[in-house]
Amino acid sequence: MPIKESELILNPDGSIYHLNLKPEHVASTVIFVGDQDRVSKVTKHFDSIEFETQKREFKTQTGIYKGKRITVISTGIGADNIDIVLNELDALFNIDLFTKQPKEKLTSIDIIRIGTSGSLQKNIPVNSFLLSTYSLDLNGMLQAYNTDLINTSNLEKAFIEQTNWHPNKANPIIIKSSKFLERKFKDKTIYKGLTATAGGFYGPQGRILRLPIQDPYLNSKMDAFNFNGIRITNLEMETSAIYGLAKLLGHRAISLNAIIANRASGTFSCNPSKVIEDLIIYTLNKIVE
Ligand code: R1P
Repeated sequence: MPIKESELILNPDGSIYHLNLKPEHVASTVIFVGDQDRVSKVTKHFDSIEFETQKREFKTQTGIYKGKRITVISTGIGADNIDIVLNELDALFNIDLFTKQPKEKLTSIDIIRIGTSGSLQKNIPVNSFLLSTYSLDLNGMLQAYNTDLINTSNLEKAFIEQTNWHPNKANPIIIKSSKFLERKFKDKTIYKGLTATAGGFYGPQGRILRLPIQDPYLNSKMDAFNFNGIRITNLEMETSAIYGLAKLLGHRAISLNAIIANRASGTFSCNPSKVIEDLIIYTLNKIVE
């Protein structure tokens, strides 16, 4: 049975609904950035750009960096956007858009996020890089899928117990990064740890402006979390959704974070553009290494 028009939506030119892309526009190595203005900060290093498009916050450029074809896509903010980007990107590779049937031979792609993030640990300073070895989903998007095969129940149980996680909130899921990409992108200069992915920027990450929050001690409990040496290092808004959906769909994913804030010390980078630029160069070099 073909997938119905209402479920796999195409634009009049045959491109996929939100991303505005056709299969020939995307490489099998894909960099995700949050901010649409970060796309050209990556591709300015390319030797050539063959294609670009933008719809809403989803800006895409594909080109060649040192002989390697790479696509860069901005995802905007949050797990809900990752649901759109990952499902549509996977469809470009693994569903025949003419017959609307899943392909028999599936293609696995590599996804590398270059994001910004706030550190929870005093010893992970602003302006450092962090590779997410695990990601903790606190936002609930993944609950729509069957996550039994990808979660790490012992870690999740420890998180719920150690933080006294409120049962009214989304059930936490912890997902491991791609081991292959972890090996490829690590280095002695990059911190490693468990990245928590929140469903918002203020209350869901423990920021209090005018509204009281359900658990004002959550960040310090996350900071103190320890399960066999695995610590929660940082907070942002996309990594768990990328790790979860990539794993379920059969793709490899890694998230690299430019640490621009330290929540434990209350400090913010005085030059966030520089650490992001440095992480972009680090990532591109690791891709072609
Ligand atoms: C919040 O300001 C945004 O910045 C971080 C968060 O995950 C969220 O998307 O990442 P990006 O800079 O990659 O968007």
